[in-house]
Amino acid sequence: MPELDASNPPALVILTGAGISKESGLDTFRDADGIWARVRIEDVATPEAFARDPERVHAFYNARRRGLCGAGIAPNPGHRALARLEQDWPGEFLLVTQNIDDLHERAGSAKLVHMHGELLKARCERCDAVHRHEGDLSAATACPGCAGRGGIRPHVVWFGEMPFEMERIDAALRRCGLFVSIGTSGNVYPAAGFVQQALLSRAHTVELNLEPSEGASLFRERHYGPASEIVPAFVERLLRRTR
Ligand code: BJW
Repeated sequence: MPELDASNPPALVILTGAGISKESGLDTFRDADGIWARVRIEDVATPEAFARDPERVHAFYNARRRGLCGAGIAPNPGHRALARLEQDWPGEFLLVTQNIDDLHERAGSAKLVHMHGELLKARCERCDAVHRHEGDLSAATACPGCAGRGGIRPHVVWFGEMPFEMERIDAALRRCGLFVSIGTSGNVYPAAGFVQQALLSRAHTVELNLEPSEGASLFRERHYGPASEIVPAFVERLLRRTR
């Protein structure tokens, strides 16, 4: 990591993926024991799948929602370290997560963008209203806003759909001086391209992951191991340099 001017700290953008929640008990997607080893993307994670068989897609997200709300699922030291970093970082800060779980919020993160949506929210395709929803959804679920039925869907971003808050993310990446990618395989765009955008902004780029990601060579600094260990250690080292 290059010298850090504590009186003028770089704007910090952090990107997280499924790997940060693995040790909290939530599955990743592309690991050998991951979600895509059990279900096909085309069956559950595209708008076409939802149009073809909404109950199949609802069942997939209902099961994951029940899992997330179950006892024993809680933020791990990786999530907590990022909440502490947000609190103590003396400069601009944005945490962008691809995860639809709420473990960053439960750990205390607030400057947070859920670019692929949120499992505990539902959206009405008729009136566009977004509501918090912790129970199961079905094609018969009525929208609490317009009372219409048949339009409720999980508030998540499927393949072929535009991720949320891209303008805010792009603006943060343009200002960014330090970019840290955590627990993501780098397979899914546009998130996989953020490191290149950060490099264009002359940011220092850091990868924290269990193993090298698809774009590992684009990171100037790399640390490999479980997120619950390497994220707190990285945050500690970084904050020490701001004091
Ligand atoms: C640990 C660990 C531990 C394990 N500690 N680490 C051809 C070329 C380029 C792009 C495209 C293309 N064809 C189509 C596209 C676009 C497409 C895309 O990228 N496809 C690729 C497959 C090629 N993307 C889209 O369609 C996106 N929209 C879009 O592009 O809109 C147009 C646009 C244009 C221009 C600008 C902006 C937009 C939408 C993507 C939607 C992704 N949706 C999903 C599912 C929905 C939510 C859900 O159900 O949860 O999001 S797919 C799934 O993958 C999920 C994740 O958020 C996403 C990323 O996965 P992630 O987080 O990286 O997980 P894994 O499992 O892949 O990796 C985990 C990592 O953790 C691994 O490396 C492990 O080693 C590590 N790990 N344990 C630390 N303990």
